[in-house]
Amino acid sequence: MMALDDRKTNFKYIGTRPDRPDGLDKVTGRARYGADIQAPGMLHGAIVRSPHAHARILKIDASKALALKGVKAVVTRADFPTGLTGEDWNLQENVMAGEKALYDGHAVAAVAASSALIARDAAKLVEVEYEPLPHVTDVDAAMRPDAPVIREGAADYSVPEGMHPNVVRRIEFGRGDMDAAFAEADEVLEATYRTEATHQGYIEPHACLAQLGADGKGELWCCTQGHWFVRRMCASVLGLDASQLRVTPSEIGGGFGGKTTIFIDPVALALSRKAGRPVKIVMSRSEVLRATGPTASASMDIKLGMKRDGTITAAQGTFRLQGGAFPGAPTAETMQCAFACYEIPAILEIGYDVITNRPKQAAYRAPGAPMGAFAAESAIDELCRRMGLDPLEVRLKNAVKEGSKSSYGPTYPRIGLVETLEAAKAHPHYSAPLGPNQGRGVASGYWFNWGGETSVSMAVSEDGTVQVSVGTPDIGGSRASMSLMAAEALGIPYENVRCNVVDTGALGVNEPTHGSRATYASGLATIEAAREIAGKLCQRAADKWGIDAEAVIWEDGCAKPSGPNAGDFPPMPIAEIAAEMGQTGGPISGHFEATPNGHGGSFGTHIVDIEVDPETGRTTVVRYTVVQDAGKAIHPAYVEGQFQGGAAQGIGWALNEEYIYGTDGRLQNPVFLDYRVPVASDLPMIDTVIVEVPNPGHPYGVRGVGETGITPPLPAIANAVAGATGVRLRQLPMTPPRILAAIQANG
Ligand code: SMO
Repeated sequence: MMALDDRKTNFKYIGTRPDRPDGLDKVTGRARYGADIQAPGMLHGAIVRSPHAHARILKIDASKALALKGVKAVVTRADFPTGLTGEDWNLQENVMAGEKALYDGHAVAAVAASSALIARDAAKLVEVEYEPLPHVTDVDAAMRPDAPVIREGAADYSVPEGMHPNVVRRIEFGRGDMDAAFAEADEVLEATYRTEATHQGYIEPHACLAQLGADGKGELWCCTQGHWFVRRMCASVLGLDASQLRVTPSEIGGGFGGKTTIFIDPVALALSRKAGRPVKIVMSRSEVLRATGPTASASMDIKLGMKRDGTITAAQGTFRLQGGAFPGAPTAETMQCAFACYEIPAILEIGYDVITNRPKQAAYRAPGAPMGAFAAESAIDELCRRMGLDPLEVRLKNAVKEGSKSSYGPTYPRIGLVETLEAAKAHPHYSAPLGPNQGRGVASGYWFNWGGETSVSMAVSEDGTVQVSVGTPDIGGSRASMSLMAAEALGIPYENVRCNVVDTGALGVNEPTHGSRATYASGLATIEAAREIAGKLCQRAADKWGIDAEAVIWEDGCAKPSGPNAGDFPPMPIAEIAAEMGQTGGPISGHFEATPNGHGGSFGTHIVDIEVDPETGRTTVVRYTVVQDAGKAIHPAYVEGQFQGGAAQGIGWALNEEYIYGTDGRLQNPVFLDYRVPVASDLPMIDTVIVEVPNPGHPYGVRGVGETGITPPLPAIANAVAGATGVRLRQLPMTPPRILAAIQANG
């Protein structure tokens, strides 16, 4: 990685706002999403789902379904290989139930037929005999001694002795003398916070088209955030050789983390193998809500000590996360992010992953972080209000900076939390007067930048344009961002760069578009590949001029003689070199394959004004400002879009969205009418401030920005509601009935 001194700071294309290359295709309907993919002779799949939260599967009789005209195949778990262990077994169990159905909506069989309608009718004709078992869907209830045991041997980790077998992992970290540090505090707060499961709410339901031969050779087209992940997971669930499976991503209509895992892809592959035809599956919205991956829900105990001058002396937290019927809740991330913004001398955090009869949680934008921030940032605010301290000043006083030891261990490189707090303080919103029944809340948040396996290839075309092939699907404009970085690195116009997302057969392994890594990791790979190309272009010019390549520099899209040869020859543009490639040594390409470290990460601070109607408890988001460190904004419009999108999703999570399970263990609101995400009319114009504190781990100083924005809204809104009403809500979502009950309980 580059030293800070080598870093470019004078940009020509970076920081501009050109149109995105995929924009026109998307608005004109030309872009092909998962459900648009077709194949000759394809069948349509439908999935039979458990109506029980927990039930033994005694018998599956598909004879009536198979008798229906047009039905070509039925698969059950018997069509999947046995003997898997660990994570592979858990994945297979989730994709298709084995001995037991583990949650409402769990797949137990699937049908392929000549039309989607016939497939759905046939699915209803599959007769499944269940023996219902006691269930549990609440995290705290699932830990109690009397809770039903959901699964034996599900844990991937060491399970604490003496705890209920539903607890599949325990994590602990900390430092310092807790007793002494709490004794130093002038005030100590102890409180319990709860967040409900929410869904990413992506517009496009999961869809795929699969073709698998009896020889194990297959192709899969799907909407996904990471096709190499999909390939690996499908291969392990079906016992295939991953190199025999080619996965091509479609355009993707939203992911937010929910498309980093698989649900229907191996089922479509298994149906295809059995039917000998391509099979397409498109999920419905209610299937998405019942049986894909919402967030974990959390129950968290916080103890926080503060001095009269605002110094945080000690923080203790117990975090219980419910991740559905499988291990893997983002408990560690919740713990790491809860107090990531502060330098606290004494800290103790304990976390538990708990399984319940709910669908397996999946990643959702900064997975785990919003819950931890809700608890920690609410507690800080509550102490500040109690002690008459300014919550923003207290944050500034305790804020982490370069060289600070994080709550979870590592020391921070150069980061921009203080700069976001200063910018928030200087923003007119922070000092604007409040109206009646209005309160203002502030909160900060953090998310990492992941590195991970990255591969990019780049090629010069004969017309002098440049093709960039990346393996990170474009969810939020990353093709445009990558094109800007290539244009900058090569000094050629943005319009002369084409960035494409290519399939698993066309490039080395790439981690998905997750962990705020696409623009960061594929971006730095793009810059490195461009540098390789610039070197080769210089070599071609040097050969032509008959001078040493060392005496040629690449500048403004041209090779130029320099040093002793400066001015000897006119600059040679890329188009001229490209036109002669065939005669001068063949195609010119560049590659970058590496596993960059996750460096930096992005901090943000949000300010929100909430108005609460004291008669009804109804809330209105009056004004909202996002301040976040982007390191260097490649395409400021997309950075602003990420900031606004994160805030909008956080507003939904804070005020309205929740998974509601009935006493029967079934999801009560699996449609967007009842699971209501915020719509435009629920939101104010969300103001954004881009702070740029360069990331020392990236040649252009870039930080991934996608996820941090959903972390501060939950506590910022709770803090604003406390300001407006004088009551503190410690449970999400803060629906009107909950707010009203809290106001009334307060007298
Ligand atoms: S929630 Mo993200 O796709 O790491």
